[in-house]
Amino acid sequence: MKSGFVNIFGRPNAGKSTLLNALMGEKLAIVSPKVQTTRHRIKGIMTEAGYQVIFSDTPGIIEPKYKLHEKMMQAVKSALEDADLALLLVDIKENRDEADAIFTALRLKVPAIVLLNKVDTSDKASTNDAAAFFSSRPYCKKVLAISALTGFNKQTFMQAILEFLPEGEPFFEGDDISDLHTRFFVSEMIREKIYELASDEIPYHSAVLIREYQEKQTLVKIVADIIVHRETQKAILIGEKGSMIKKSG
Ligand SMILES: Nc1nc2c(ncn2[C@@H]2O[C@H](COP(=O)(O)OP(=O)(O)OP(=O)(O)O)[C@@H](O)[C@H]2O)c(=O)[nH]1
Ligand SMILES: [Mg+2]
Repeated sequence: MKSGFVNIFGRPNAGKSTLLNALMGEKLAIVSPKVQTTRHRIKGIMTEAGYQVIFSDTPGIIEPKYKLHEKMMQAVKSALEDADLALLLVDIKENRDEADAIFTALRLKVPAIVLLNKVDTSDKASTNDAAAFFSSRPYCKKVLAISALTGFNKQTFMQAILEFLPEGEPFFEGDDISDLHTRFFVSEMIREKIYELASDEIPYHSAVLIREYQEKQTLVKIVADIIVHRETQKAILIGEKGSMIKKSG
């Protein structure tokens, strides 16, 4: 039996959450085209005959500018501490030197696989170029090219991962696929809608708190507060059907 923690790191928007969801076959992490979507460490527990892999999605690595950023980077730090293997995700189109500088600054104590993501947006020559670049980096044990969005060979992927994991008993019993509560996922789904429906400044200045969560016979009653920064409060209005309408001024 192999078991271990495989933690996903990368810059904002690289596709970390998309990858976690693709691996788990479930939507555990919210996804958006805007940067800094993920704020917490989100674990996905994959238990199969012969192995248990606990994947962690983490917030995109940034220079912290305010308290929320600091908390987000704490989540990255915690994932650095218990990783058995790091997955360093890069968008094939992003600046390689900048990505490399960030990966070097992580001072990883564990092996890393560099994942070139979004290869559906690139051609073979640039994928090969990027693979050659990262292969030569000291932290990199292997490079794989994937498209978290349009699909990749999960069996090959899992084989590559298991090579780096220790023998051991499972960390989690039962058939849970995450360690987080339903309330967390509900609040995240609402936050995802804010990312979809509101313009740039609002998502970054909002938080969702679930006040009530009741599973009734025919429906689930959810009461949530959307907390918005005072500056942006005036800019939004929650419409009758729960949709967000942007008001000018
Ligand atoms: N074309 C393409 N788009 C992708 C791929 N993977 C992710 N995306 C898109 O990239 C955007 C960002 O994806 P996320 O999964 O939210 O990225 P993230 O790294 O979790 O971002 P943060 O949480 O902000 O750090 C979304 O619009 C995804 O649909 C891919 O393989 N190909
Ligand atoms: Mg994310």
